[in-house]
Amino acid sequence: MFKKQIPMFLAALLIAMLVSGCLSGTSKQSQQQEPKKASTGGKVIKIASVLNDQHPANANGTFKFKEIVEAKTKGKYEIQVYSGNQLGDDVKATQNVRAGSIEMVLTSAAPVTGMAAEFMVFDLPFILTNDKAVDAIFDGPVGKKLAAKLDDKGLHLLAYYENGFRQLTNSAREVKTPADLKGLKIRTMENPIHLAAWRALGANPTPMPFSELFTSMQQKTVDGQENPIPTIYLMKFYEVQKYATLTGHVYTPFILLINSQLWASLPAEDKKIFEEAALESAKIERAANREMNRKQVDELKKVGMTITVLSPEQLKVFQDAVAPVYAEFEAKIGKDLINEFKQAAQSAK
Ligand code: TK8
Repeated sequence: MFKKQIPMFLAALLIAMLVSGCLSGTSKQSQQQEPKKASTGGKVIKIASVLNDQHPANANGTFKFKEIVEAKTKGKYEIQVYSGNQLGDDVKATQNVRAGSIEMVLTSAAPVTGMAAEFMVFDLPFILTNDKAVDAIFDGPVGKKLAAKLDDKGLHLLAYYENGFRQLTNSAREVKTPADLKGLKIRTMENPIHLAAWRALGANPTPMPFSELFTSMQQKTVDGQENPIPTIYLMKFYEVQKYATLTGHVYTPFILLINSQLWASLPAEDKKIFEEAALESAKIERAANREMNRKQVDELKKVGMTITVLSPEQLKVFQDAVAPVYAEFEAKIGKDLINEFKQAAQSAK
């Protein structure tokens, strides 16, 4: 019997080797399709992003970063953008940047606040309500202070890009008041404040990675979700969501992160180029995203969505309903930080 097992074991081993050989062949192939641009032959820096190439996050953000770094370093670095969730969702990709197996990631701050709770200040509903306030935070002392919180987490923050003001969509009915949310299953990002806020509004929130969202809406395992207009339009959410309410309840920053050790190892002149490229691309990305925000509401109407604009009184009902969430998370985020954040936002002109 023992004798019989050996050939079987060898056969199994052979099959395993063949299968893994095939698999690595496949992954090499898909790597060869990326990047689309010519190789510079320089040190490879991969950037993971969940959104597609058309979203400003990449179209005007990471691709611009790539262009500037490669030009200014004369090809010493080759920046490879892996968009469309190829390297995993926000949480997974960010963990891999910490571990060093991916060099950079562009992630929403909300799903990775487990690493630095202070970033949850952005998730407090209605703490940011206009672009000027956003820029005052990003480009002022609060943005710097928050960025520094990542230093001992294995991550260095290079720039704040914009994901944007989040708007509610669903497939069931028009939502004008929190009462309309009763019984609706709403997908949220994996973030405790978002969950608490949707519960406070009377919905039935369920956290899930972005990559699973479209199918869940299509199969009606969730009724709705919330994301900024460019995502709703460019990811074709309108194919599976009929109603949008312009709630603007939370602002989500994109943070451009690089592995700390790698960052520390770069020569000063290269660091300077990376920083300039990050800030320049951030400026362009924010502007492009805001432009899309303005234009794509009409596009969404054209493709058949019902867009609900709330009056200030109607919006206030939502604001009042989520207000208790502040007290719940105050200790975790830090009262002083919340106050400083609010002050900087309010004094922005
Ligand atoms: C993309 C994600 C996504 C976010 C979400 O990196 O999960 O809803 O808004 O667009 O971070």
